[in-house]
Amino acid sequence: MFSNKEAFKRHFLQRLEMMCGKSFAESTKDDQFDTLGHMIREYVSKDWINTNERYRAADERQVYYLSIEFLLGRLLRHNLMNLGIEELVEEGLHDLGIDLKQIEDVESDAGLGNGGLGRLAACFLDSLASLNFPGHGCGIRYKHGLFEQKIIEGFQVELPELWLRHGQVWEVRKADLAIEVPFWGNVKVLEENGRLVFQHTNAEKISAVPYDIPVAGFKNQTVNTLRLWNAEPSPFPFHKDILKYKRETESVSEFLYPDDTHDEGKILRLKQQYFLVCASISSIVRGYLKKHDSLHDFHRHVCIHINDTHPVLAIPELMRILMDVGGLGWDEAWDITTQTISYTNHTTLSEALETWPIRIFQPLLPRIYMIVNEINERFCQKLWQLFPGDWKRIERMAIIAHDQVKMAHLALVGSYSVNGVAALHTEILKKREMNDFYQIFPEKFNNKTNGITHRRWLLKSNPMLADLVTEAIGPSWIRQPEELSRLLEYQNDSVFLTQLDDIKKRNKQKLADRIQAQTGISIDSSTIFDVQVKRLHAYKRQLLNVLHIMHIYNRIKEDPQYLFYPRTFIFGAKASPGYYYAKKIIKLINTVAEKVNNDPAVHDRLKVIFLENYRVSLAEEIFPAADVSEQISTASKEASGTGNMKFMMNGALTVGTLDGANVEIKERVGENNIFIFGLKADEVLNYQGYRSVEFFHYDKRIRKVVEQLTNGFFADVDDEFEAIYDSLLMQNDQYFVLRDFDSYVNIQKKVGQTYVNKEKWLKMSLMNIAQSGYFSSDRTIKEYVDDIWKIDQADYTRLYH
Ligand code: 26V
Repeated sequence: MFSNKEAFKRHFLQRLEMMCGKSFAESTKDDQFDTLGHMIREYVSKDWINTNERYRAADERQVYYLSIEFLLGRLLRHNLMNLGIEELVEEGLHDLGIDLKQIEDVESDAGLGNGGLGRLAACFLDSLASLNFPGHGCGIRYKHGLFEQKIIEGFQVELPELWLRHGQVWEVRKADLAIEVPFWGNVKVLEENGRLVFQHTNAEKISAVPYDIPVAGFKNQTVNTLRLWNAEPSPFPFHKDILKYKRETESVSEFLYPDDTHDEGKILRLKQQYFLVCASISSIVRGYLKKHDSLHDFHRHVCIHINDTHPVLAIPELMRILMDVGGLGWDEAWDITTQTISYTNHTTLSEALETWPIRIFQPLLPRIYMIVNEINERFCQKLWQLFPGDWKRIERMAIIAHDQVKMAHLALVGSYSVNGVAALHTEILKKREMNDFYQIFPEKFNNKTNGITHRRWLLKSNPMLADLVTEAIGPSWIRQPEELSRLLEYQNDSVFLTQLDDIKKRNKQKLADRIQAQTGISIDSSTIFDVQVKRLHAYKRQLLNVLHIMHIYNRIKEDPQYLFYPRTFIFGAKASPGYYYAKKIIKLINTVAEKVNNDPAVHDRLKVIFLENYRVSLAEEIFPAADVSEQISTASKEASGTGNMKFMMNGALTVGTLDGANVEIKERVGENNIFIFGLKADEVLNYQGYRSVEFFHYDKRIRKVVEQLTNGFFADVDDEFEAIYDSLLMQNDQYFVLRDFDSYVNIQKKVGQTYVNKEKWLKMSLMNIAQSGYFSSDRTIKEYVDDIWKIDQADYTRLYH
């Protein structure tokens, strides 16, 4: 049906009538999207089946990437592109009078993630399949992804997200492969033939039903699987109140949790974690036992990677299956488990590290708790042998201590590989946060600097730039992204630089049109587009950006002749619903925007835009249109960042601290092609005697903007921004906003001065694009494969060289 344009058109019209029971003339955009989606899903089936058969026949080592989040975004154009049928379909639809772009807009984002961690998982799936590796995702099919954000009178309002409203065209439900997941109940210990046998009785069982989504590699006929589990009532429920049981069961996969400060009461969150782990591991083991008659060699054929600690119960769950189902003894089960599981850490912020109170953990997961307890006992004994008498250390390192289960400690003890997500982050883990563990398991620690799929973030989302690159250096960069460095040959080519400039202008105009349509605010595409898009967190310091805008506003007001290159500051950010402070920052951005955008005194020189409901599909429009990328976290706090890489790949210049992957971006582009400012990580970590009030008193620019938070300057409720004011002065500015203010103002001045020299700016921009190949997730995935998973590369080398 996709062999040529005419065949496609014929099939499309036939399918549309059959599926929708309408003539083409009567059909809506939704009907057309559904029809096309189903056709593509069916088209991919053959390669999907073949890929699975190939993996089964070769008995290749498989990787399973367990993640509580997969932030996929939309899949229509991505699939068309990877299947190599984009042009044919676009032209075929065009002949029928349909614009593919409009059909694309029908699709809801699959927003099953909060931010970087979930998007990384999605980029990894694309790279695994595109490099022809046998790697699959396991996640949860949340009924509601991350909330939809509306801004009403400057405040964030959350609405439930409804990505499944129109059904999902990409998924295949496989009810016959459902797994029963047990919760609550008791564990009976019996003795059978001289062995202890554990029986989980009176459990409440929830049925996990897999929905499989095909993950097509880039034009290589490999189709891997993303398996998302849906919670449903067990087919044979034994329950007094059946309706209550149904409701409680379905609630397990109803909502994605926002990355909020940890709330002890979130029993449902722990339920989700075990639900994911139990269903995934049972299905992996079931598949394995089809080809093998025992579990002794399991670790030679299976790698299970846990994306942060959310799926860390994979460790005790695998132990349980190996022992209670497979009949293995503890020592052998432990050897196999610790050679199967690998773990990535994504944050050093202590408030984000997961712990669970025993009083919640033990009753919900009685058998798993017993195993975790045993792992802890044995680990503490080992520590006692290594550090006799060092109680303090043992207390610090124990997996269970002070009535809490520490998930990161379980991950560190039960996996063979622990990696950070950027060089600096891994060093901080080794030297500080996880130093106790590094001392006893140095061989486990390694770095894997994050990456992004250049196929979505350049080839798909910025087609004009992608075409220019291909015209210049040929298409090899699509499979070998490091080839982008050949663009450096064009550094002194004024025709090329002009083309680059022209593309940026056109992308900026497209974004300006969208902003106009959405907000009614008209912005000038010849101004500098200065963008900060990411989750709202205090450590990411959106506040520093706003205080700078307030300062610029004050400067222009004081001195209308003040030399300032016109700028449009663009924000996009969701705050966790329960994160009071973050929501206040959103209100502040909108309040400043309202004032600035309506003041004729700064007209045409300063605009502030808050784009509501930041998500993958919106991000794809923003990155190509950005001139400046704001990566201004307090040094040492941002594990890596991946937005920074997306901006760079689209030719934006970074204003950033030496934090996360910014450090490596700087190493690659050179210090003259990036705007670095602020305290460095070791300065932050070793800072002695910071007193934010001193900066408030001695710097009148700071005093002015901070006072404006509460002195009625914004003509809002007087105490609206009190919490922000207090965080800066009363709570001694935990994230060094005032400390870095001067340095930030100076670097921003330099940005404006540099932009005036268009040719210089374009050369810097080109350098960023040219050096971005390293930050492709293809490179990251090859490193995971070579150093951690050690999966067979034979196939992909044959295809790619
Ligand atoms: C969660 C929380 C919850 C409580 C409030 C503070 C806080 C701060 C951060 C988080 C997120 C933790 C996990 C996470 O999403 N990490 C992100 O992972 C990305 C992919 O590796 C990485 O690029 C980001 O730097 C990192 O923040």
